[in-house]
Amino acid sequence: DSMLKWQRTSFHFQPQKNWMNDPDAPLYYKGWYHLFYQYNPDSAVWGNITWGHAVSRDLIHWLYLPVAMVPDHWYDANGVWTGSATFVSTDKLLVLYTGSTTNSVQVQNLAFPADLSDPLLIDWVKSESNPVLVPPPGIGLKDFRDPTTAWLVQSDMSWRVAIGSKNDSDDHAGIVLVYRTKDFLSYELLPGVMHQVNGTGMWECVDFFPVSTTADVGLDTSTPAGDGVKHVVKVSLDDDKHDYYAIGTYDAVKDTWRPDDEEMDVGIGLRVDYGKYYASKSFYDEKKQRRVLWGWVGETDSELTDLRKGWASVQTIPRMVLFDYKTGSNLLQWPVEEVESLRLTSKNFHAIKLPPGSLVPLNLTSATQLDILAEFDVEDSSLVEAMEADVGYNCSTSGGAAGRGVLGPFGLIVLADENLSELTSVYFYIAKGVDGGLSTFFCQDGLR
Ligand code: DQQ
Repeated sequence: DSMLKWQRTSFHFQPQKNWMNDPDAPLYYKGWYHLFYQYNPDSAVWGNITWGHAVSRDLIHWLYLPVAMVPDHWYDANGVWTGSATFVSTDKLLVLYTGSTTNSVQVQNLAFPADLSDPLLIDWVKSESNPVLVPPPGIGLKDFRDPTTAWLVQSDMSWRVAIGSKNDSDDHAGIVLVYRTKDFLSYELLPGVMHQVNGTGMWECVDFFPVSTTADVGLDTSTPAGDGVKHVVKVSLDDDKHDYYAIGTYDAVKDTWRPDDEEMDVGIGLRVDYGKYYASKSFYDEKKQRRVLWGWVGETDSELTDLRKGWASVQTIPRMVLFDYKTGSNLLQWPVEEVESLRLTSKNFHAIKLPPGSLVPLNLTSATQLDILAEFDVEDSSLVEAMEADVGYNCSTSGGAAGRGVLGPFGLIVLADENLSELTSVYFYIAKGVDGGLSTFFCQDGLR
């Protein structure tokens, strides 16, 4: 047991003990990054959900703060669930979060920092008007959760908030509802849905944000649609526990959003991450003009082992998110540059040749904590071959790291035991995509 307690992360955020899940209301305020998170203060399994709270100067070194909100009203008695922060003006901040009521109905609640002069935002006050939103007609009482950061629409000077749901009378469709509000107390449900994909079930933790298609900068969530700006819809599929997104065009006047690629899985076909990754949420970091993305890594063992070791789950290293204007079709993610401050020593390996089927051991003294930067050069002739041989790869369904193609898998084997009977492959695979061009897939295979 004491061994297990030692096996905590050093790079990734995790609470001092007990259970954590979704990141909530990430924000930057008066020199501090804030992370709230779904937290069970009493146990290493999910339940009794509160908002844990931590702050950092650099997104890497964290200070634990007291729990920010606990279930203490009828409207959140079964849990202070996921929510997001909105700066209504530069120094006016609010959060909207889902409360699970005494009867387990999902409602949306409003909360404010008690003292805006406190950069640590330690005390939070729930609005007297809570709940501010209840499930609308036709929506299941338990299918209405995880409000987004609100964005301001210039044409009517009103805010919009998106909330995920599902519509079972319409082929088990996942949907995004959008509300309009001026004061965050009264809301008007906009007609129709912002997006719907039949057969995908409940959409949790919707994220909606603009990306620049012309520059490597992040955009504030209220940046209006227009030239050089596209909007991303990200959803977390409750049914398969993965995060998906699509890039599209938002029209704030008509209140519509259209995915660029309506064909691909009817417009929500891009995976945010191929590892164990869920409930991601981004925020605009005004300090460095970038969009930063968090995600929950369900790093769990059996319930019994989690209880014995006293903790479960970590957060990803925060990532900078950009539109990939080379391909025009996807987002790029990179660990925030601050992570480099964690590198104490380094070892470099150069010009390693990787012939087909080869395994090259990297001679490291200790490998319990590694931050790996790897660059691969691919021979042109192999690209031509791959183009002729391999069509359509899929990280989840193409046989993982065991199947062999012309240009894949290649990459790293980590968390391996000496006989390589247990290992995790983190690998690339280059193959012809459905569009006829070459695509690079970045996958992981934890089967062994
Ligand atoms: N986790 C929260 C919900 C959300 C789910 C509850 C996603 O608000 O839908 O802990 O992991």
